[in-house]
Amino acid sequence: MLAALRRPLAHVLRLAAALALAGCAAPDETEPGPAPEPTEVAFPATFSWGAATAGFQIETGLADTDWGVWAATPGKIQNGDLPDAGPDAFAHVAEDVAALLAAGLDGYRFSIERARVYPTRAAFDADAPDPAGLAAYDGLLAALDAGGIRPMVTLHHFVWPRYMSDPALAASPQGWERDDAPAVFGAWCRRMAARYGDRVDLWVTINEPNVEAMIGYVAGYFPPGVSDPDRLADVLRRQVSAHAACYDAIHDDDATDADGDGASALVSVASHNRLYEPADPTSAADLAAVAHSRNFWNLWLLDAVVRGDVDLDFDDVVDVTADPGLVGRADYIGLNYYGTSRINAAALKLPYVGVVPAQFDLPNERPKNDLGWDIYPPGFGVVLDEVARYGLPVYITENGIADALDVNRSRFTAEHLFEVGKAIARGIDVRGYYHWSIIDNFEWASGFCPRFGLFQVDFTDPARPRSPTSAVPMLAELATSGRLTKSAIAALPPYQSKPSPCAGF
Ligand code: IFM
Repeated sequence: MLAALRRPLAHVLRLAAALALAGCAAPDETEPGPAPEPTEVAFPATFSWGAATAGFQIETGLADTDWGVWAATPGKIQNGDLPDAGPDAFAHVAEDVAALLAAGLDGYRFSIERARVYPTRAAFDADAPDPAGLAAYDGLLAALDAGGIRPMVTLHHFVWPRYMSDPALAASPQGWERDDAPAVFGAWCRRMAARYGDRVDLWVTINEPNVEAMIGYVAGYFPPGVSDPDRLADVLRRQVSAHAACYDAIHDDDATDADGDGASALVSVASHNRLYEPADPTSAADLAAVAHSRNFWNLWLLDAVVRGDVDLDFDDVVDVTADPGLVGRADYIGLNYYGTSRINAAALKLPYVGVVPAQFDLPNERPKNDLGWDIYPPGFGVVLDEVARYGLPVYITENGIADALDVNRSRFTAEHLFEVGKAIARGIDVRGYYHWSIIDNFEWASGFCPRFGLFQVDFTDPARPRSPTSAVPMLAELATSGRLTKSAIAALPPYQSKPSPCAGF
């Protein structure tokens, strides 16, 4: 059991952090009324079918990062799992590209790790990238290209080089809190765009800024391991500036169209949005708390980077409108959806955050994944309708299930994709779906317990063999036909609920 989970305050704060990883059902003025349930949905021929990963979760040799230090600290990771015992992706590039193709996919989202390219601050300052680091990503991109797979590149997925964030020095400014963070991040993005812009047109600047901030700075079980809502608020405000610096850097490079393909880069953040539901639907206090949770977690970031509207003190009132330094810094909405959160207004109140949401083993009849999260496909439709207000294309940058026994993944995936198909039929411009993940990987504080892979990895075998789950043929057929029927879903095995084996966030 994680040390953080044993402490009562940390336990309470951990529940607050559930917002970040996990969501609200207040009616919204943009929500259409209920439509009759279709018997079939269709996906456009141009739809991107993909899977997603992140560097630290699948690579080895990233000890000199905040997460490397964190993972090596006793008590921080379930079962003491170490990331280097993971799927070792760079040793299996050909297999993993073959896995993508076997699942019928033509898109792959991955992250480039700054600590692999610039292992030291001196190397970063001198812009002297590590040749082996670059070669690793060059090789991956070449293999994807040979397989006809379009890359989507994330430039920050939770992990910092240790010279930018060090859990051993958690009391001082770390990561996004550092005054040099926006400039350093902007330079990083500019260099990666200059190097890879000819091969990459789809970019994610920051993955789930709210998750990184909440769990790192309030719940405290991600590095730097702090419990301080003021620092959380500071980090959230700084992340949007850093995102804008990165967005501008990529587009500056793209404007040169060095590859001459005439295609514009599409740049955004990946926002982790949830369905927030009241503990008591008849309670006005719970409904108000749900509305705040939705603003705080689902909309705050997107309002800032799409409209330039910033609610500086998180009181649900916009303080800055159409900030020229932020407005228009998203070309699409990157949406990560995993499920629901329950909001009880009587729970502990935290500055900015408000009430404590819950996402584990919620008292309802819904099936659960191996982390105890609700499986609730209709919530996907709600969060898709919610982001329709921005009038931008949408990429589902993540959606998936922890399912070690491979009993629920096929139905989960099909039912969630049916909701995506319904959203497309309602007129929402959803352009792609990236399953989390292509292979089992290091699930942060929960180690290797949660198995999110379309392909299972045997971590006990030094060869780290991959084997397909039952969702692979189902997804391949769907990606090929571009249509999904209710009767095909009905023929899939029913959900099996079981006690959650993994310690959750
Ligand atoms: O594994 C994570 C990923 O890194 C970010 N989004 C949620 C996934 C599942 O928890």
